[in-house]
Amino acid sequence: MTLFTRRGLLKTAALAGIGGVGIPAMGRLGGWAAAAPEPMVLQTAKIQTKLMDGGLTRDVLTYGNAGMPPVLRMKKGEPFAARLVNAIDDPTTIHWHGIRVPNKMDGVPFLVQPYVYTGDHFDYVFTPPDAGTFWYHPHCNTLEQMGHGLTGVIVVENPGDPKFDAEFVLNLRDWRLGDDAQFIDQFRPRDAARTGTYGTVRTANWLDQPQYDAPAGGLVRLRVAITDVTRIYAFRVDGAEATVMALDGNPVPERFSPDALLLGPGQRMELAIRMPDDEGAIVSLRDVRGTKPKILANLRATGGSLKRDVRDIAPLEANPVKEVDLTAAQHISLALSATAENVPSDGICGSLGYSFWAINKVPWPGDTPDPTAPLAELKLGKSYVIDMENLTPQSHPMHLHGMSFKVLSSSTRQVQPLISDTYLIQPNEKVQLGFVADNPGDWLLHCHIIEHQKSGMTSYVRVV
Ligand SMILES: [Cu+2]
Repeated sequence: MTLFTRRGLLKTAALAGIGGVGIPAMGRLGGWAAAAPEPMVLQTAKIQTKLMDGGLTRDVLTYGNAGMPPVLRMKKGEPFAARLVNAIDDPTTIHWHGIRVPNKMDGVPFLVQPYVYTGDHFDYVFTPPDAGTFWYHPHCNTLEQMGHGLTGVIVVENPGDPKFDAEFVLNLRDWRLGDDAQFIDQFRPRDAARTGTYGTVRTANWLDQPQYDAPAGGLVRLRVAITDVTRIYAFRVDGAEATVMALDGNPVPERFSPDALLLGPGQRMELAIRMPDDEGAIVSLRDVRGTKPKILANLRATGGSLKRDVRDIAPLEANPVKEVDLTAAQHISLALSATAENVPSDGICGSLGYSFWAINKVPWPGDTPDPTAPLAELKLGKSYVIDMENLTPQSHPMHLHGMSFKVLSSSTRQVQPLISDTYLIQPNEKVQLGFVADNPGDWLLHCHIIEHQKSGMTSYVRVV
């Protein structure tokens, strides 16, 4: 696996003639200017690469100049800076999924920032307040750009994290390729109106079933991000004891076994895995959903057993997310439905030309120059509860930008009080999501099945 190092990315920038990548000062904190970190350069590129047997795939998109987008490592509470340099023939932006960034850094064209045109650049600077597993992707022509490769994983480290013997990061996604290994149509309208159009080639870290070595009897932290545009996974681990430590960038209140755990596009999980004692033993992460279950990745035990105990892993530190005040919270009703109204106008940000879905009866493809009115205007610092109801026969991973919510209750299942940014709502489910509107700006709320998003299941809230 070729991973881009930071050094490699900076070298790429130098080769492209982007010298002197200084960025504006970060502003003043308590009277002194915070040191502006040197920006990492994330340059979009169109490459050829091997994704399946049968040849190289053309027109793959990435950041860097080879292989999958780099895993970005940030530190909780420390400034991060990245310069997006657009070297592809399509406007783009970067959204930092799940990271509570200032509104201007959120990467949604028109709503919060201009397009970054070919040959142009944009400087993103923010301080991640939360530790965990997150990811990044464009918010422009998303089906095409994400479908062709522009999805990368972010790890925000916390110095207080428990110690593991090994850590692995898995970027899970599909590709829509034909037998000749070349891209086929990114979507079919009849599928977009149902579950979304599935890929034909399934990968972890752009590989078919990669295998990584981990110390026998050791403790592994496995960070998994679903960056696919469509696929919902049901996870199972075979061959070892495994527990879910964190979901969607936040520690779970109580750890549990990932036994057929359902997660959708945009969601992440962190597993603690205790490797078997025997050298050569294999641990498999599987997707057991649907008619074509698959081993996604394997871990192979190596060396003599470290004889660790999974109970040795201290709890992860909670992120500083404000507690919703349920006695004072105002309620916001959201109904997710199918629609056949309003064929969206063609935009350069990737309109699919169809309108299949709506939130509160308004279909809006998002990322267009004609924003609809916000779903609600929220008062800065106040508590809110979203009462969301799914009136469709499909599941929808609903993602809120800029703020984290707490899962309060569901009409169909017992839920842990998880802190999250993406909730996979099931057919006929009603769920209550509570949060404090503590981040000013316009924040998208949309389905992360990109065909649903782009054919109407998008809206936003305004915090003032
Ligand atoms: Cu959806």
